[in-house]
Amino acid sequence: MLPVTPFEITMSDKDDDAEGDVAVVTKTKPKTKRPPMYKVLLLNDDYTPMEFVVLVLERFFGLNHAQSVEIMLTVHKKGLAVVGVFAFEIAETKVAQVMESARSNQHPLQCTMEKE
Ligand code: TYC
Repeated sequence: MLPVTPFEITMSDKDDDAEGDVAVVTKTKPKTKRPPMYKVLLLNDDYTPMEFVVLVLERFFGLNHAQSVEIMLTVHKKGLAVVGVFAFEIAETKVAQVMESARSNQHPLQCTMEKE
């Protein structure tokens, strides 16, 4: 039978002051988290003209006329709809653009954002 020298004991014995030393293995995980995304929501009301909502969707969300009519009608029937999903600052800008356009045209149209 061959003599066996356990690895741990060999390592400890090489230390000057090895009594009680503990090897700690650290593993760093590469952080590749994607930024959170935000839904931009359009809310229904009883007063904003349908055509104004369609124009807003075309102008600020780059939707074509058919897509804009469809989303406007969804909001009208269901109370709200997601217009798009964007990074925080883009969503913030779109909400501000819609709100300012509604305000300057004296419509009560509301637009908000929420974390996805
Ligand atoms: N409900 C409005 C009307 O009947 C139309 C409307 C649609 C208003 C969508 C807001 O986000 C809205 N004139």
